[in-house]
Amino acid sequence: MQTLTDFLSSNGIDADLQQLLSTLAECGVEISELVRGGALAGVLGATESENVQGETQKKLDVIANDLIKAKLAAQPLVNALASEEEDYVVACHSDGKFLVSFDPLDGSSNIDINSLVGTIFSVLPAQNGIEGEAAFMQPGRNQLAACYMLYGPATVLALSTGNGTIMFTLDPRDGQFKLVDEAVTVPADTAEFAINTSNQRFWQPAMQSYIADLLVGKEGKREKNFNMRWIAAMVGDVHRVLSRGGIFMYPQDSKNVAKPFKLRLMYEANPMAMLVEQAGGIASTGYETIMDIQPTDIHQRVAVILGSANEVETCLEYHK
Ligand code: AFP
Repeated sequence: MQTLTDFLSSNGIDADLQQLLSTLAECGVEISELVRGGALAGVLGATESENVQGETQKKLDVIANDLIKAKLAAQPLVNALASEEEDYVVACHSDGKFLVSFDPLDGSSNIDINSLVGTIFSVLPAQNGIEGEAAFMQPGRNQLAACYMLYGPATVLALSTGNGTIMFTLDPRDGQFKLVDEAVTVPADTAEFAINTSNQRFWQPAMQSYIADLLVGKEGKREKNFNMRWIAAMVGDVHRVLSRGGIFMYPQDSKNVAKPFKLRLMYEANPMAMLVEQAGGIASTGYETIMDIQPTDIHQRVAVILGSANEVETCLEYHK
């Protein structure tokens, strides 16, 4: 079976990007081992600190962040990095050609219940003469690569460098990612949706009506029954969408007026949008295509509606 390294070198990917992607994959292999150790590895539970977004950091959030930060800082190709767990952009090598944003451990609330978690990466080109946060203020369309590792029953790696979406599985026997699907395709139609319905009373009218129509099923205007899933880790929900289709939504809500959106643009929405679009799906906020958003803040949050093309289009009709 083809390894990630073999795949990268035989598919015309820029040699420096190959090297960077190998470094990202190494991070995934090491975090995967820690996740598997669970309580025995001393990685469960919370710390006493909060991140810049006011969320209590889990031990594994901090461990994964420190591990990735150290590996990226040691990689001369990395110009600067931005992480969910870092208040500010971290400068690395001024002549490095890549900017890397990441969520070191997505789905932190799942750590202590032994459920799905993952790591998400987005790679942008460094910009001549622009430093710090300003360099990262590029739309997702500029991404050179998007990738996640999902630490589930198997550890998987989904990758796009702009030429489709490719899936690998970690072989525990030799610690190598092996190719399992070189052309991931999201079916255009689906009967499965994912949304946290506990927020239902805080949604905008467009989302209220869309979900109401799904719930009425066969008896309503959609004339078909829908099933629902919610993993509480975007990485798990997006993996399901890439594996068998579906629509995943984290819409605007008015629960906390100071925080109308939940998911982060730079290291959650943008990389997932690239992986979904490259597999034939759609990723939107309801009003604009995610990868066309001009960012204004490294920790900016956005609404997300992504997945099977026809179903996302139907949902967008309610937003017009
Ligand atoms: P973390 O990155 O802080 O672990 O948050 C996970 C997440 O942003 C995203 O992965 C999930 O889809 C979402 O939160 C789950 O949110 P709920 O608390 O509403 O279930």
